[in-house]
Amino acid sequence: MSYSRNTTPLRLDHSGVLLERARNVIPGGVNSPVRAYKSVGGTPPFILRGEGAKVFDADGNEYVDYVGSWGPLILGHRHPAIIAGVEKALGRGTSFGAPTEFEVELAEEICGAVPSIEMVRLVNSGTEATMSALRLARGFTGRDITVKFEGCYHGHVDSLLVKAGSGVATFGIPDTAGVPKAFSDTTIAVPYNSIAAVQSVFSQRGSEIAAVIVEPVAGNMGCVPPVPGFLESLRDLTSRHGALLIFDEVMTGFRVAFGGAQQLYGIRPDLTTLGKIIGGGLPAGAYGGRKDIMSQVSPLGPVYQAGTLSGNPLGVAAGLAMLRYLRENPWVYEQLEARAAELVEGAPAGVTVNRVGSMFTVFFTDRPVTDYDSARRSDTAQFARFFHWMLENGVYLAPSQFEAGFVSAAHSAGDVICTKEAARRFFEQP
Ligand code: KE4
Repeated sequence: MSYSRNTTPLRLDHSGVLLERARNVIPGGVNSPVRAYKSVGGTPPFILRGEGAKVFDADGNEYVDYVGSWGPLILGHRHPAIIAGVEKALGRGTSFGAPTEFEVELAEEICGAVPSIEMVRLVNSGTEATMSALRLARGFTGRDITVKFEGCYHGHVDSLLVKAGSGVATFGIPDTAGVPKAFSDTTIAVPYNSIAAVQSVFSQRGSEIAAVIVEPVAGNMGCVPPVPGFLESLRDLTSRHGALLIFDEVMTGFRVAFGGAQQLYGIRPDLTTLGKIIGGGLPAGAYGGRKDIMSQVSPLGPVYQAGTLSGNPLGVAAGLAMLRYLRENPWVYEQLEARAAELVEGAPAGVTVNRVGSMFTVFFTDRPVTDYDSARRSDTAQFARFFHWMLENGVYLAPSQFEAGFVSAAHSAGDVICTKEAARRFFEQP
């Protein structure tokens, strides 16, 4: 494959035609906003297929893929074990709306991998997982207030689509149309990695707080690791005030370690939300944790939650194949660590690279990025130029400065070399 294609503009004619058609019947032509390339401009390639570390678009362009469907494809596209698992499940049917043995096996895999999860409920997306975990936390504690962190995204849950209020312990302000003030008045948003801010909230409202929800490694402001002591302080404060600690590991679960960020940092949350990797590329989510808390979930307890396609046989088959493969092949995490380290090694002056395992972000700022404010100092216009240069050179990155990239077990040393060569030529331009 040649990576010197940036001498001629990328041909996206057919994607352009498809985008016009799509815009007639789908808002913005996409089924999730970030796919519309609003923050980087240009036409999003319409993807036709994926194979290993590559994706191929409707115009026949080939790319090394560092989006990986936003995290699920830790083994790359169409991994044989996952394809085989789904094909076998297809032979039995697509959905039953009834308990199946395979859901039990997936639940056992999750409980076996994540020590803090003693019981788990399967749902269909990360958003469903976080929405349900919050309702459960309120039902278990009898309290209404949630604490979240600016720059963290937990799916499009009404009460979590808020930005910080005027003061540290004041309620959030809706970050989108359509969220009633009554909902945002149950959420306090504070800066990520600010132990002092969380201490202040608890000193003022500790007895009202049902839960703190956090991305233990943030991925939705770009990759931002926890500073030493941050997660420990959340664990200590929530325990002391009778609030629950929820780790939103939709992105980090089975990504940064087989047991997720909680294994990496040695913190035991009360509840964990999962998604992405546990579905092996098919729709899936889950929430789980302490048995005394999960026992409050319907039909066992008074906290209602349901789903027509929860535990769907195809998603369960893909997730089972994924988790079993990861459990039986621990070398995957060693390879991911080495390959991702190689990818970002030697980044030029003027950018800041944050990486945890195989998730990473190149921030176009020369200052450290430890929270949303520092992430927003990045030069997003320069990022957009970098993004399009890389796309024209066959490298498919997340179309936003405030997203994480992902290396998969399918990325070869050659893919990394070509990617770095394309990036080198960008930074060496006059
Ligand atoms: P879903 O509802 O999209 O399955 O999961 C929501 C969610 C919850 N928690 C975390 C930590 C997440 O990262 C996500 C979703 N991640 C985004 C990527 N930034 C998905 C991409 C998209 O929205 O299209």
